[in-house]
Amino acid sequence: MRFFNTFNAQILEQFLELMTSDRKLFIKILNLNCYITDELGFDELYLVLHGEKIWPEDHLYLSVKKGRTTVNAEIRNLEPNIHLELELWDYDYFSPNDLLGIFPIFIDEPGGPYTTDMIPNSEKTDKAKYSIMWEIDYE
Ligand SMILES: [Ca+2]
Repeated sequence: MRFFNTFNAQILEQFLELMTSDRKLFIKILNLNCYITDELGFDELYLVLHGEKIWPEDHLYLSVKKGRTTVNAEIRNLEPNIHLELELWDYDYFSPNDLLGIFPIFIDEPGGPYTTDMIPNSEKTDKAKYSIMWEIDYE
């Protein structure tokens, strides 16, 4: 009897895995944590994915100082098992904007919140230190 129970549990597990394996996912960027700004006091930040600004929605940028900033940006309709490179940019008034770095995110299964450190773009900054907190769930 025990054998059959184990067997059934395995079948059920495989079935559930099949049912859920191609389900679309979404991620929510909860917070941006600033440990060190690139510029003095404040950076003028925005987030870009695939060449498109995703945050902040209603402004060119948000002035961010050391500490935690609420983001609450969602990236929807994602295929499982892909890598995203979320870019952190600093807006400049009198020169081209700077790509400060990227957050590598792997889309696998529901979980989190996770904290991911920015990989700095050494051509543009030798100071900026940021992380994001994010979570992932099924659509
Ligand atoms: Ca700036």
